[in-house]
Amino acid sequence: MSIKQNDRYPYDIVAVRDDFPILQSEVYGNRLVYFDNGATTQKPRSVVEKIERNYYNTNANVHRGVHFLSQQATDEHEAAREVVRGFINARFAHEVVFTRGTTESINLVASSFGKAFLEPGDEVIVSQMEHHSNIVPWQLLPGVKLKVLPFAEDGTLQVGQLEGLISSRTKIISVTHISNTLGTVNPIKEIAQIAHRHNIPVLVDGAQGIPHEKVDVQELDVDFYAFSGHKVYGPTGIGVLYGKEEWLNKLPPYQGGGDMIDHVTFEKTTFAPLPFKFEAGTPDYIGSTALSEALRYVQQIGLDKIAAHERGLVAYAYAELRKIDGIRFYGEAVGKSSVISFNIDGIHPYDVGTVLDKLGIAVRTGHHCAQPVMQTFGVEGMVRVSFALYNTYDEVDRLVEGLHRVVGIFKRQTNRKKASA
Ligand code: C6P
Repeated sequence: MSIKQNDRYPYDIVAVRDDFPILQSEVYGNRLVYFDNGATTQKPRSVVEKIERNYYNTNANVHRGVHFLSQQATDEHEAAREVVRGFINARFAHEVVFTRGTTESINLVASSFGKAFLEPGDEVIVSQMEHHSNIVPWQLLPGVKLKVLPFAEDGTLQVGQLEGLISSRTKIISVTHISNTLGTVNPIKEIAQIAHRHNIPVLVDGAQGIPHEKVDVQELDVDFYAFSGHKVYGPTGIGVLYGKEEWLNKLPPYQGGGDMIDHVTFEKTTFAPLPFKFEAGTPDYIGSTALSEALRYVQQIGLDKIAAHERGLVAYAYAELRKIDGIRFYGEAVGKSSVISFNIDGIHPYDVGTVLDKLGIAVRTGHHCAQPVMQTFGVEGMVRVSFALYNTYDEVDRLVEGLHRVVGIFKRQTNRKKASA
């Protein structure tokens, strides 16, 4: 593709885009513009090739065999854990538990923490901007009450109100790092400081944090951090729960089965040490190794450069999108990350998404699995554009052109209806 003004990019964007073959594809005769990265990111060649290499060369079950391939697969799986540890700067590799994704990571904590520490009448604090994955698992615990930390009109979390929500029944605070709808980047370190003053642990939903911000779990001093591989250029079906050693040791296992045991009799079972206590069954070692390849890819470019690039796109897109008749934005907090949600007066978000799709532009429409955010703004859904490291300014121009066409089409329709009324 031709990219105007290559000097606007903090890295070689042409070379980066070459690493993602899908970006060369056409949709309805137009070059694909992929702006649904909040839902899932595209995968670089190195990740896909890693999956292929592993299936062809080192496929065997891990932690079970004395044979060569099993040893090799085990070494690769554990090396992947070490890559994740380094990526989030955890103290120990055994603080990294592989899961299926953010959803499973949060369910693991809700279930195990719930069993050990929550009684009917106890309280969990979440924020008003949570994804359903950080609401529903807590609601599944009988009698446990959710208290909600609100956000201001511009999408800024009202952290000043946190202290006032904490009571003697508050057992855990569970908040998102970055909102998938508003793009707000929450002050996790400050939240952890407040929580810890009251001896309350903090879980962070990092699904949208990990692809866009440098995460240092020791610096943030969080107790749990959950994320998905597929949102950070890795495969689907693999994710991570980071937990501080002291907390993981206190929690009972989430699921029972192979690999998570030390000794089993019909009378009693003892459990394996961390992290295996939480990894029942055959782990997704193809996924873990491919995820580590994805994290290496991100590290090679540098999260600081990725974040700077994405913020540049956000600023440019806002400036251009504001020129569109009747556009209304949701979430404009200072320092927001790479998500822009909006509606256009009188046009249903699905209609916007459908016309854009015909132009080859993929955006997300609907409630984004954050219905309480929709309820707050009194809308059924929104259009969401979410950026990744490979998006370009030219693609933003395509989006803006596309939206002008959307407005043109639907205005003409409205005028025709008025004329015939
Ligand atoms: N949000 C989106 O389009 P899973 O499905 O487990 O990989 O991630 C769940 C999840 C949890 N928290 C946040 C903040 C998220 O954004 C997501 C996934 C996608 O916004 C799909 S709904």
